[in-house]
Amino acid sequence: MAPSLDALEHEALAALAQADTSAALQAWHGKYFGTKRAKGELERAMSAIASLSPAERPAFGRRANEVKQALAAAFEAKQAAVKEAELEAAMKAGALDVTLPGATIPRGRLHPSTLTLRRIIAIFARMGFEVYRSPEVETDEMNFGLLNMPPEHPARDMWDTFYTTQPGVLLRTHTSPGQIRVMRERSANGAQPIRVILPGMVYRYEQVTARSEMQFNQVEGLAIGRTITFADLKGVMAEFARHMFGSDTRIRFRCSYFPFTEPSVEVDVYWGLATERDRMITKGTGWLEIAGAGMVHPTVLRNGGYDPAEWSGFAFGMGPERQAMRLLGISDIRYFWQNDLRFLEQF
Ligand code: FA5
Repeated sequence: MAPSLDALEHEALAALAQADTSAALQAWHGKYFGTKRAKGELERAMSAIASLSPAERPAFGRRANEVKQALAAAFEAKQAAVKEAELEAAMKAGALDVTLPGATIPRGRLHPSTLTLRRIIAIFARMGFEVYRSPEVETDEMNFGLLNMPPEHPARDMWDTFYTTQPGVLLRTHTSPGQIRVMRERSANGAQPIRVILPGMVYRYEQVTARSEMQFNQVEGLAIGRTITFADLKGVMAEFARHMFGSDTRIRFRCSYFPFTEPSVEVDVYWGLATERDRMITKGTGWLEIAGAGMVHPTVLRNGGYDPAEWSGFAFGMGPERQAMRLLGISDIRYFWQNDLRFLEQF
């Protein structure tokens, strides 16, 4: 009934005995079990079932399965033996040095900006500030208008930015528009006191130097209440600097101007003046500006839904990268976004 199956089994096993390499085994497997492109000998032999009488078919089918299973088992055993032999040969030839250390998997780490942001957030969290997020793509009105800078206001020149193709939509130049968003949210159902920080990326069309980037983070702070004074702002800034840079850190407040605060200051920390680089980073003063701040302007309070006759508040906007430079000894702000691993792997 099935001489061709017996012959096939015999022939295949004999050929398998001769196949002593992985390549020969693969060729053998292709020939008898088929490949994606071609039918194998087994399948071809099995197709003979069509020419058999119905009475002969069950026995043929059974035998065909037996042959298939026998060949598959023999192949597996031979494959294992060949692999082992090949591995042994490779080891003898010295191709595999089992004493070599394995490939190391590089460990991820946090970006120095993220590390600094987390530190800043933790310090303000201890002082009762919650984190509030606001969008990086803003309207002209939020970024400027509602912050007391109507169109054509000269202060807009300090914050030139990147505009989108949609009129009036831009990349925010500072986190201050978030002030309006929080105030409007917290005054929607009757004005509530506020104590928030708003961390996030800002963008400016400006000359890139060792101390100025065109993309950097800011952390805005806003506190609104019924009895808030400039002394609260000074206290919070001094407390922050003490936790951030150490208790012996010198900070100073310089008179400044922002259209959205009145009075306004700039906050500096002492950097030092030992090297030429220190001179460049601190513009020859020894002091590094880390934040702008002031008492929230009455117009801005009103735009946020707070009555300036009842409410007052302070706000600040600080640059974490400038602080990271001071903390981590980074001498050029351009390193932050160059994505050079030699820099990033140091933190
Ligand atoms: C502002 O952006 C104001 N919105 C800050 C503010 C908020 C004032 C609330 C009053 C009330 P200024 O442009 O100075 O101000 O930026 C604030 C801080 O961001 C600076 O002190 C500095 O630390 C950082 N900063 C500014 N420009 C750059 C830059 N190009 N690269 C890196 N950091 C910068």
